[in-house]
Amino acid sequence: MTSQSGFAAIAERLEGQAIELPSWAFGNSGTRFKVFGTAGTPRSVEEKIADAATVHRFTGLAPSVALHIPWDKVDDYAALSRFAADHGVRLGTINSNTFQDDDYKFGALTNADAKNRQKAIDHHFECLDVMDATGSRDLKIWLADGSNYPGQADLRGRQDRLADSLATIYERLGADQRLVLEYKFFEPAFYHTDVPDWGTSYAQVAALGDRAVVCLDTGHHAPGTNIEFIVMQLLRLGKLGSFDFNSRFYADDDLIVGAADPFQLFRILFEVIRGGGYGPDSEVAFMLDQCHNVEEKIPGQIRSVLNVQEMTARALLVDGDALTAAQEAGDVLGAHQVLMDAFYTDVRADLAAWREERGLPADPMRAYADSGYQAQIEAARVGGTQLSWT
Ligand code: PSV
Ligand code: MN
Ligand code: MN
Repeated sequence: MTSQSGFAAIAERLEGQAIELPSWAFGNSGTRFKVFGTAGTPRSVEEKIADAATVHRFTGLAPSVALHIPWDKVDDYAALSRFAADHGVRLGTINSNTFQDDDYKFGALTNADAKNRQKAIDHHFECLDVMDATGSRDLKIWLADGSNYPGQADLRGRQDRLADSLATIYERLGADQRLVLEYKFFEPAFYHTDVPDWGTSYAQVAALGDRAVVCLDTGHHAPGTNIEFIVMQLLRLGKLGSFDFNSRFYADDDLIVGAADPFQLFRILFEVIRGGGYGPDSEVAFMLDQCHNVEEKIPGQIRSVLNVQEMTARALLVDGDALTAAQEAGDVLGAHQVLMDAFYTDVRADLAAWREERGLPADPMRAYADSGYQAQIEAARVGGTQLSWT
């Protein structure tokens, strides 16, 4: 935060901002009612990476791509890393998947059957092997584990088994690797979820050690939850590992970040900055976790990273000294106004100029539309199977 005013004072702090893209955002996706196909959708991991690299080329904001195993399974991950590097990006977070196998019907890392639990643990070992080959830092675990009916499961036993399973995985982490545990309040289970909230995730990772942290997915809370408070608390505890950004109107909608509630995104980013979670010295990873069901996927990702950048700029504009002074003086409306002044500042023209100074297109959305890339992939990617989210 700065006591000077104006965009010039914060321009440098936008340098180096990085927002990781999820490989699955480039595949076709939908709801349980219908998955709509989009022309030009990737047919391979390489094509997903090429699309992610295109987002980076037009925005300068997305230097890495997260993979999901086994959706992005290949024989040679070192070669895939080289492919990414040749396209100007790198491979980032590795996401495990324990939600599409019959053996996990009653849970994965919490399953009462030791055989099924070991299978889920082994899958995470496989993900760690992938990370060794790609040089990835983060293993992200989101668990679908839970139950649908009161009495169906032993809640306590499942929590204990989860702790054991995570400890076994944690032991295998390399010195520079992290285990990132994501929480979500419901779905696919509707009565209880084994990692439903930040407190459970925090309790589990705190028991593991320094290299275990929490992932906060902005779409994974009950309506009305004060997410920026959670951000503050996790930063205060040194356990905020990463964000999965998206926006939602109802539940886990996975819509474009900043689309549903730009003010909430601003408030979150303000707490990130205030708590030391932003900038070169921070270990907090920014990532998108979105699906583009009806809109084009590459422009959807471009819009998303630009939204994060725009709200970051506005949050950086908050006059920290004036805010503290007003807070300490008990000036309720004065403090509120300091925050709102920054939120209502239109930074779009300044950001366009900032981009041009750095050799980036002033308007990445327009530049992409004019580039011909969309027509090119639509023409080239015929035949083969278009990939879908699952
Ligand atoms: C399922 O809710 C989910 O959207 C989680 O947010 C994960 O991060 C993502 O899928 C990928 O596994
Ligand atoms: Mn997520
Ligand atoms: Mn989700």
